[in-house]
Amino acid sequence: MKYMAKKLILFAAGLFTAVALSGCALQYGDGLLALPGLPSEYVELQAEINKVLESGASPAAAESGSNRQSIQMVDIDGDGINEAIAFFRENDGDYLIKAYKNDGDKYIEIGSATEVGLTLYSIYYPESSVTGQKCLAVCWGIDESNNYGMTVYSFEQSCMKNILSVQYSGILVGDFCGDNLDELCFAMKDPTSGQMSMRIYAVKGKTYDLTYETLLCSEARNISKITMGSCGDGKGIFIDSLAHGGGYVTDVIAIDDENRLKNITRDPLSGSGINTWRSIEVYSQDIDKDGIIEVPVASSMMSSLYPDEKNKLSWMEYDLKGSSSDLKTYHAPSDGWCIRWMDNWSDSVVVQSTRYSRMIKTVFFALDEDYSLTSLPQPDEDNMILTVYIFSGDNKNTYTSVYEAQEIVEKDGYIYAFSLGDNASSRFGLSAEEVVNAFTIIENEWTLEAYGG
Ligand SMILES: [Ca+2]
Ligand SMILES: [Ca+2]
Repeated sequence: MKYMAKKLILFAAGLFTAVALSGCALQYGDGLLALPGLPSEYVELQAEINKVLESGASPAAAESGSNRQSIQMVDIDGDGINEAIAFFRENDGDYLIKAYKNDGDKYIEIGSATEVGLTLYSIYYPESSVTGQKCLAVCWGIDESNNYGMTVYSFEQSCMKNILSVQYSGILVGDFCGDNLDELCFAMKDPTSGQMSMRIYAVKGKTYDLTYETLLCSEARNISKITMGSCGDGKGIFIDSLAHGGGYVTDVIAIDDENRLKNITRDPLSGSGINTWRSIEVYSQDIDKDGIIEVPVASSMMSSLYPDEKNKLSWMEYDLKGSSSDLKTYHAPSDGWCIRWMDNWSDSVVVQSTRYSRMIKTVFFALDEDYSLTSLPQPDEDNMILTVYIFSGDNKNTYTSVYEAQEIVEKDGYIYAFSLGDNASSRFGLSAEEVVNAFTIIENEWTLEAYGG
């Protein structure tokens, strides 16, 4: 009984959060800790929910995505008034979903569903009609190896109807086709061959139909990230995957003039997407903030000689007509920084990074035109152009002055600094101002599932 009381309090708090986040004009000021009395209609909703809890069910919250509360207030039918969708886990481990509609001063149940899943993974409300109706799409963890299931429900005449069930490895929900409705874009793995593909389900009348399908590149092994964004004149889906044999590859998918789904980066003959390969974990993104998503691709010819050259990336723009790149970076995402690669550096400048307990030192130095592979050039006073330092620990300010380094930024306990080498006046050289302009701190970014837009 004590347990039940505790659950009810927890759930009241959950309901409070849901109400507070739903955009209703409820202002509670400092009352958070006091848990203020809810408006009468929410008391009614709470009464409905208490009935479910008294049967022994517990509130359930999604593990990931942007809709995680156990009660979610969403305008499912487009009439301007939020419905309440509540998620529970029953005693036997099944999940129970209940939907309620506001009817004057009370809430009435408009549908329910029971589902089996290992975990409640994430929840979406795809726009499914131009008049503002939404579906409910619930993603389930179904095993320990990145396989998920999505169940999509529509709401009709006081019932929740299961209109689609799909197993997938990666998902993006968003308006890809440009019709103001949300498509369900699944990356799937063939259980026998391991070949991955993308299938896109679009709204057709009152349901979702498989509308587009295309293979992903043969190297794609596991989905890391799916992003939607501008790609040429239209939209593209960028699927970053862990590659067979290590590293990462990207499939870029767009709809062509003949309304076919085209995988731009996959070689149609060999099935390979190796042209997008890089060894380090970096995902497609709008790196230069021009509104178009770029794909990071390994670009150094020197990485077999200088291992840190693996961090040298070309940021490729792809569209249905071809590809181009006008930006290269030295990219160190695990150390939180990157720097634009100067246009004339090409492969004449190389990088060597050394790690100490309180310092990471990354040296950019020029190769002689006649260097020999038998005695591979190392950084020295004559060839060094630039050194980037990351200092940490209590003495980081002292280190900065001892190394005569110029601080760029201090962040999260690290000082990022640099010094120009003696070769900075050569044709590969750059000024302190150019270094600061070319340097960027990388914000942490990673999401497996994204609500596109
Ligand atoms: Ca409504
Ligand atoms: Ca861009």
